[in-house]
Amino acid sequence: MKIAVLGGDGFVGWPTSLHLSARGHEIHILDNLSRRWIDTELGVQSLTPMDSIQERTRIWHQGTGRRIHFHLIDLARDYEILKRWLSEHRPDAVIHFAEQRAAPYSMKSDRHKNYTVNNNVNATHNLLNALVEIELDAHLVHLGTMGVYGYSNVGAAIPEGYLPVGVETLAGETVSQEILYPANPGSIYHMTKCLDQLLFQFYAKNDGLRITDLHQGIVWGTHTPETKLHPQLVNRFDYDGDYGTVLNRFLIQAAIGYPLTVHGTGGQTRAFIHIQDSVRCIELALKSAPKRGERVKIFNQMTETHRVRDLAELVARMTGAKVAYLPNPRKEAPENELVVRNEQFLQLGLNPTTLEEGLLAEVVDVAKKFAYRVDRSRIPSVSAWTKDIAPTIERDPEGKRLKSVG
Ligand code: USQ
Repeated sequence: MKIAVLGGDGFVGWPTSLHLSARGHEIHILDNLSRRWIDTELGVQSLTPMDSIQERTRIWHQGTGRRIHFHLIDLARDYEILKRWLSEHRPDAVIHFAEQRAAPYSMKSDRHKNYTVNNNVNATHNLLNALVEIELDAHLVHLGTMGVYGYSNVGAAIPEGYLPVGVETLAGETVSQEILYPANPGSIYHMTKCLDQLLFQFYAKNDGLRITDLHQGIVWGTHTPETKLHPQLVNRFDYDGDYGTVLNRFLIQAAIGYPLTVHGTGGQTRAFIHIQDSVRCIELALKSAPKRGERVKIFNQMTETHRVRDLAELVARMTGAKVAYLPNPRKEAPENELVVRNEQFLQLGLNPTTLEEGLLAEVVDVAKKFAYRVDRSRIPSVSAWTKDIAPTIERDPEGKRLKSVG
């Protein structure tokens, strides 16, 4: 297949591009390199040393003989360029990762809120609009989030996208219906993914676009078999207070002797998936496209659920790290249960990598190896969800006063 990977320079986009290229697909990465600009804005860098996208694709070609093409395009701003590109190349599938994906970054300031909404919603709408305009029947696979559901705690499992409901008619009968699970975002970033869902629903219904939305949990890990082929193909690894996700942060914190930064009581339960499984799921989703006229196909892309404090205790046991229970910079339920249905990917053949088998390798291969590159001052999470919360997070886990709050 000819596949356009929008956002193919990012944390999940890059290993996905390699994985699909290795399986013989023609891969075109469309990316505006915004993630690299944000590193510069925040004064952080990936824990793993990351080459330019041009150098990465050159190394891939040198090692495998396969080409990955790169096109510098800003989907949110360059609608006409995107439309022209799609119309010239006419890919069979489009994988859409091209969104600002950090909840704390999206809550940093009013500017960051605007940026996240403008970038994410425009990128998605520009893409849908262009597909209709040029009459391209490509399968669109979008990276969404488990966060659209709001980690509900009503004592029922979260279904894969659609909730069966009974509606009472005027005649007093109960009619069964399946509706999109009620959106309940916990950050501006998560809210943009909820808005994406509505855009997809409309375009599938009105224009017959074939769309798959992957509601992904928190990705952990770094390597996939393809990123391990050469040191310069290495994936990025974020550990800073905005982009670092919880388990990867705990791993690097343990490696450098920094107290593990648990927010609040750590009673938040979240869904997780290893990066290797994430990439496999995308391949499985590509092979299982909906038909024209079908509703949006939704998968829950996760393999395990864990409570944050249990993860911290697990990492502490493995490494001897201390755990710090900190004031929570976020507005979120302090404790929640989470049961998630994920049968669809298991039925398609996904064989999950479990935390038990993967965790130690990650600590040794990545966290310890690159620990010398960590800037400790970038570890604290200083993006507060509200102005009231900001003053409560003024000190880091080592007791030092933080420079910027809110
Ligand atoms: N947390 C800590 N300590 C930390 C970092 C986070 O206790 O040092 C807590 C947070 O308060 C939160 C939980 O861990 O309760 C998860 O935070 P996270 O930063 O690992 O994940 P999140 O902000 O939810 O976002 C990440 C990705 C996002 C993806 C989402 C999937 O950045 O792109 O959509 O995970 S999900 O969480 O299922 O919505």
